[in-house]
Amino acid sequence: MAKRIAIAGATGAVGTLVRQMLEDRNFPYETITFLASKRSAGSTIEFKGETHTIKLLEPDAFNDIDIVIGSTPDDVAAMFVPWAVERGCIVVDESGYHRMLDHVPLVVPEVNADAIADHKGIIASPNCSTTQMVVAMKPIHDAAKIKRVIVSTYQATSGAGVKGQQDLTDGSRAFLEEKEHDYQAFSHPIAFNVIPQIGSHKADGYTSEELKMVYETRKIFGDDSIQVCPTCVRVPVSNCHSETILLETERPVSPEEARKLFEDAEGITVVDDLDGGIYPMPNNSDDLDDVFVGRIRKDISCENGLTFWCVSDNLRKGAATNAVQIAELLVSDKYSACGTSN
Ligand code: 2RA
Repeated sequence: MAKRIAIAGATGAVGTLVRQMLEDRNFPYETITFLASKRSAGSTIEFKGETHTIKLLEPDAFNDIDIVIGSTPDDVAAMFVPWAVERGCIVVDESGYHRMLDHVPLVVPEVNADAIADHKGIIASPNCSTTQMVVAMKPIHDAAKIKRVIVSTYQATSGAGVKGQQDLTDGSRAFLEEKEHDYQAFSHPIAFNVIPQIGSHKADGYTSEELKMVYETRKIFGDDSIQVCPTCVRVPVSNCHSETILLETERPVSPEEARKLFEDAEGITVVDDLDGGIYPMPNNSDDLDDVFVGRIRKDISCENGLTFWCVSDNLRKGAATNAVQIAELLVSDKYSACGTSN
């Protein structure tokens, strides 16, 4: 397949990381195009030592493109993805807009790479809190079939964008100086606080962020019998989401077996020495692509239960890395002929 690549939303936080990754990972391309809204169109960026002018995100911008990586909000994705698909592009969409549509594969390469073969022009990348969890679930599910998951998240402010991170730093400074801060991204102070709500109330006391973890997980594993009980919490951390994950499996999985399964799995690094005070944390997982697991232990309240701690960079594996990995699959020999447009 020809590799004329575009990044839609090239100047946002995740779009910037996508750009950096395409460069660092030496992504094969013939041409590369950077697309953004009116605010950034016309300005320039550097890529591989060359200066590129950012083009306007408009229908005809997709005329000579094969693969688009979309790092835009949902409403922008809803608008531009049909323009691209109508012109024969394959879109890797990081927004939430297309994830649960039946004809759109929702892909985490370590878990369900083969799902991309069925694409109809759009491949979705999951929400960050789901992505790191399913990577960690995969080897355990393959070995012992997961029946139930209880997950609590400790989500970084970067999940709410640059304004979220700014709220953390400015709000912390204001708190220490005993001043007021007008929070932009959160409805409560995030400095010196935790907020047990991410997203809006959807149903039965669960938020949109929590229900994403339920339904995206089932879709990725292709298994609607997996029960997921999530609680999503915003914490005063700049970047990297942490999660406590408790898995109930069809047969017991000992911590020793789990450690071996994690160590052998693609995309997972085990960081686990409680006596040495060694475990994954946001400050040792930042700017890295893997999913890090530690505190691996038996769930002492449940015969077939296993629990562990999981940290990952939500802007990388939770967004940019996953999208670039999907694009790499699309240009690989195995998948390059897959899928039909429309
Ligand atoms: C958050 N998961 O952390 C969201 C971002 N997609 O707010």
